[in-house]
Amino acid sequence: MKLKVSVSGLFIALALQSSALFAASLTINISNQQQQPLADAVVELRSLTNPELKPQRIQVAQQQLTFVPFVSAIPAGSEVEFPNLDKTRHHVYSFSPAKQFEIKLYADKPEAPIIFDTPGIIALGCNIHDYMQAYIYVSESNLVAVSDGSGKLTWPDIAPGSYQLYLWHPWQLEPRQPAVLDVVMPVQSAAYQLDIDLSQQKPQPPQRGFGSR
Ligand SMILES: [Cu+2]
Repeated sequence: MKLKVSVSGLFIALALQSSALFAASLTINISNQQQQPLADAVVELRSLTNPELKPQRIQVAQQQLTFVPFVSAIPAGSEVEFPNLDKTRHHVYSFSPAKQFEIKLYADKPEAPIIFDTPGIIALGCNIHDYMQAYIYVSESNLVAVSDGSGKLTWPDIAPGSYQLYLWHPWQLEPRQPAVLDVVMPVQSAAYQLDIDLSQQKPQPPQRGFGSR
């Protein structure tokens, strides 16, 4: 089975690769338009019977003038700590509608984590270092994950049934909303392939000095 969806510049090809592997796990492999594995893509699965949200506490560190990780995904109500592991100070902020905040110039660890209780996509920045960017995807479902360096994400135990699959990547074209696909999770395990056309590269801190890093 193959599904193709085009959403305002974001092109997705969805192919059910295989089934009957193991007990009801779901694996999703995500590639870019050159068929290279794509990290930092968010997939959220929503169902009509989403259970109560289980908030998490995660960290988005500032390390070597970069936010780590670049993309995080959490259920609504989760808390995020922003430890500064650099010697220089950072000033973290968001102007995104789902959560607006700033942590003024600080070193080490801020006093309290920030709570993200509204679903949406939050773009993080630093007032001192313009190239520092990161994203937090706040979901309506507990089933939300970010693809790893091999473009893969896996849920070990998915209940069979109908889901809406939300797919988002920071470098997709406008609108900056996730693409939505209806998928039916079979009784057996399944693997999907998703392709996203991207237009940009991940931001990097400027190189210092000549030649090598
Ligand atoms: Cu900074």
